[in-house]
Amino acid sequence: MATDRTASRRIVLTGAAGGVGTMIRPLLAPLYPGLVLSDKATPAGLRADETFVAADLTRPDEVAAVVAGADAVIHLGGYSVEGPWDAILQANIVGCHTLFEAARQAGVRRVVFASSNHAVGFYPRARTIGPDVTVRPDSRYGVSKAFGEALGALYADKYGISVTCLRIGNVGPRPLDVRRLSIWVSPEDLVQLIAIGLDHPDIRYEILYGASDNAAAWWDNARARALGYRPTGRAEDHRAHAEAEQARIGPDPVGDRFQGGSFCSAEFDNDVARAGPAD
Ligand code: 15L
Repeated sequence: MATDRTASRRIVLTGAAGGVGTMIRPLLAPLYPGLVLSDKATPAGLRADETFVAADLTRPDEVAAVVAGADAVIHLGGYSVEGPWDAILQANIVGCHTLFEAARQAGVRRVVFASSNHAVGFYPRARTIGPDVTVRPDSRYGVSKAFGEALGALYADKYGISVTCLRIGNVGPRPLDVRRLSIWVSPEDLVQLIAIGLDHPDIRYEILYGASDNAAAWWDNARARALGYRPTGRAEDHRAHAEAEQARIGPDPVGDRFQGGSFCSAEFDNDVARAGPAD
C-alpha cells in the first residue's frame, strides 16, 4: 500500500482515556510519532513523551483547539455503551458533529470514526452482512453510531475529507463469550484498520468492519482486505475460553438471535419474530 505516512503529521486521538484508547495508544505511538491524545480526563499512566490536550466534545472552542493544525483525527471519543438519551445526544451526536465541523474548519484531511456493530445489531446472526446494508441499530447508542456514519459521508462528499468508519466489534486481548467469537478484534488488528484510514491513498468514504480473522464471522470484510487489511488475530484460538464464559452467562432468547446480543434484548418490547429485517 502506498501511504502518506510521515513523521510530521499531527494526528489526534479522541477518547484516549477510554478502554479502547488505552489499549491502542502504545501501538499507535511508534507508527505516528507526536500523536496528540485528547479526552475530558487525563489518560491514566500518561508518559512524559506523550502529548495530551483536554477537551469536552460538546465544547466547540475546546475541540477547535485540539484539532488546530491536525492532519488527521481518530475519533473514539463519546459514550461507548447504551445510555440515557441525553447522554448519548450530547456525547455522540452533538459531540460527533462538533468534531467533524471543527475538523472541516481546521482543514483536517482525514477522519477515522469509531462506529460500532450496534449500528447494525438487529441483523440476525444467521445472516452475513457487508458494509452497504441498511442500518438496523439495536440501541440509542447504535443510532448515534449510524448518525456518525451518515455525518462522515456528508463531510466526505461535501467537503472532501477522507472518512473511514470502523464498525468495531469488541476490542480486547481475547473474545469474551460466544458472540464475541464472531465480532472480536485484537488491538493490533484494530490499529491496522486505523492505519488504513489514516494512510491509504484511495479512501474517500469507507465503512469497514472492525473484526479480526474470525472463522465464525457475520461480516463480509472483503473491502478492508482489498485495502490491504491482513488481520492476525483468530477468535477460534480462544474458543474454549469463550465457551466457558458463555456457560456462566446463560441464554438470552432475544439477544442470542441477533448480532447485537444484549443490546437487542435490553428494553425489548416486541414480538421477536417481528424484529430485524423481514427477509
Ligand atoms: C460496543 O460498541 C461497545 O463499545 C463495547 O463496549 C462492547 O459492548 C461492544 O460493542 C460489543 O458489542 O461487544
